[in-house]
Amino acid sequence: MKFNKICVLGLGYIGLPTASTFAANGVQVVGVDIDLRIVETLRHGEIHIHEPGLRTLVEAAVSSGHLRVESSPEEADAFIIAVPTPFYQDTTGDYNGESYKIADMRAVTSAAEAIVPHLRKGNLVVLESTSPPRTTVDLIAPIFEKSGLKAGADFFLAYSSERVLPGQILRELIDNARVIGGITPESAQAGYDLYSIFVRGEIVKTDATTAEMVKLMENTYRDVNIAIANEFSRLADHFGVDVWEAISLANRHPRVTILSPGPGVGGHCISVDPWFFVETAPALTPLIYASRQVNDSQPHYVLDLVQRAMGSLKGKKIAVLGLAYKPDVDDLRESPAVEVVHLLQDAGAMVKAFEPYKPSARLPGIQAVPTLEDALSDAEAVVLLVSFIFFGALTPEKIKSLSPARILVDTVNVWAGRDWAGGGFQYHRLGVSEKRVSGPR
Ligand code: SAJ
Repeated sequence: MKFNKICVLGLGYIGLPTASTFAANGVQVVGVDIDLRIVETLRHGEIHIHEPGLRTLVEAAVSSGHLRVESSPEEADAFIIAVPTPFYQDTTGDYNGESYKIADMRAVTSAAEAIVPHLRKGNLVVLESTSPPRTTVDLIAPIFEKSGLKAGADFFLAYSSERVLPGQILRELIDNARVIGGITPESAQAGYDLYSIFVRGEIVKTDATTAEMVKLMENTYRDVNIAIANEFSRLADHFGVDVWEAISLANRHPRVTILSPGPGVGGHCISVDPWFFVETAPALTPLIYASRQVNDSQPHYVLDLVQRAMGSLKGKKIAVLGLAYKPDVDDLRESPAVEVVHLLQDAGAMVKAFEPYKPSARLPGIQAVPTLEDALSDAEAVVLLVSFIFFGALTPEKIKSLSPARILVDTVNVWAGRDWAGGGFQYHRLGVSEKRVSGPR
């Protein structure tokens, strides 16, 4: 199938890179967003998201005339839906007294509705938004069929989610293997033809529901594995073991790869996607549910660790290092670090937080300071929450020169192996018990 013109609905973290990459490959692209500020920003050659290389790509796509930005869709050979699928903030589901989060699919359904008047025989529509299983078949196919055209017979319909890592989106979009699920084999083939325009990784065809499930399985697998690492950190603490040492020893087994514990799981993917399984099949997902609970409660475990290090937190001054959901990104969405700050404050502490990738971050109820010096200057304790390289470089001498704090709480194992005690510090690590008396360190 040949694609001269495509329409991409949703110009966020995925839609904008996708639209610009198609444009860079010579396709006429209409990028659509309902947020008029985004439309205006892009038309002025600016971008609204931070991703290495994206600005140059978008600029080139717009100035070559291959990418046009509009607020509503128009006729095209193919339509790609890349809009957000968040949770409902105020509504949860209930299964045997346990509450679970519910996906808000309104952006997907309204994007589908917006396409209906422009849908023509022979078109392809691809849903890219992460969605509960069966969304393509049960939720959006019936919307498109309001056009009078039959999905799979008159137009092609497929599901294909991205798998890119924030910070490396442009490279991974092209190089990663991609799964295309069609509601018919012909729909999968049409999707294959579309992404072949720029994907260099393998493109694998399957059915739509399998493709939806694959995306959720990938991120759920990671969530469950981080949950077990977090649970190991609690067990190690309980038994008087250093979890970081224990994990590195266990990982010498040829078939074991345990991930790293930390202050919790954040971002808009891994902490979200497992709920799409729980919501659609609560009776079948006790492990996935429990893993979400473990990871969501990890910030409370960090609070507990800080309280053990400092006693009552009432009126204590604490410097928190790192607010992003993971190292080397400026993304604070669903960040466990932000939650830790709130918990410390609820326990009476006075917190100054420093986020090196977003020093001017404004977060309700949080005092984010612009420099490391500001955070440290009057602190009694330093709590390290994100393993930025910048923080890893801090030495006992450096901290002493900037701060009266002598209590350090390291939740990411970045400062291990330094002579903190010799420098007069009390050094506490997540997953390392005070009870540990012997060993190499
Ligand atoms: N984390 C740990 N321990 C670890 C690894 C991660 O606590 O050993 C934490 C991180 O600090 C962070 C969270 O987990 O808070 C998630 O980080 P991540 O790097 O695992 O994942 P994301 O959310 O940045 O990106 C993921 C990727 N999925 C997988 O690795 C399976 C990416 O490929 C997906 O495209 C993306 O989710 C998505 O959009 O779904």
